[in-house]
Amino acid sequence: MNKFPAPVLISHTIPRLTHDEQRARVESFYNSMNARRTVRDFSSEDVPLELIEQAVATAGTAPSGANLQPWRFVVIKDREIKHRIRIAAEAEERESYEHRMPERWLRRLAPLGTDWRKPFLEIAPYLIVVFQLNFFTNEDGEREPTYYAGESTGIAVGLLLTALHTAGLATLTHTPSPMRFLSDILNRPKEEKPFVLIPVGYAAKNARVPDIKRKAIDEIMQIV
Ligand code: IYR
Repeated sequence: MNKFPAPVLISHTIPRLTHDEQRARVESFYNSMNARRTVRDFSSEDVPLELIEQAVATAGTAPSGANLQPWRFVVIKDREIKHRIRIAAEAEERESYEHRMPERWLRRLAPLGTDWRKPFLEIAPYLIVVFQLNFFTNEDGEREPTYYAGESTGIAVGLLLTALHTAGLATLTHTPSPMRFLSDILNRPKEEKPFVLIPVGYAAKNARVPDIKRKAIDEIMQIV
């Protein structure tokens, strides 16, 4: 008796498309993703929770080391928790901007117009804090390591940002540093490492973003 469920056929879940369909779909997906921008200026307008849930479910489809799905998404709507996160994040960020970040880093950030102030942590209707699980409790109640947790969680976050953008929502991949305060405020165990903090909402009416350029395809791809 085989211990594992038999592998299932994939042929019907990935339909074979004509080249024209392939071209049209990949181009339209590119156009959609090329319009995604990191936003720092949010509207306080509420967002239906079901959109967030569907996007997190999409993130959960990411490939992961040994399929251990080493991620956790804490979705925050509570005003008091958002307030505590803002206060703690701004304290760390102030220290970073004023003392910890070297001059050349600050020079790189200058065109983005960022500073230690993080009002979006209270204005955005949702914050999603993503945790990377470096260990988990197995079927026998033992502590077991995960594999490639950082890579896996990074891919999941990519899918999360893609899904939220597809739902017409704006996001910011925010990494206040260090992020330990997120574990404390959200009561997460120490095997869960804060990975990124993502404010989600609609862009404010007159939100502006820096005029950045994306690298050309021949700068990022090599065919050998
Ligand atoms: N974490 C800080 C600084 C910062 C760092 C990088 I790298 C950025 O691309 C943007 C900001 C902040 O959030 O302001």
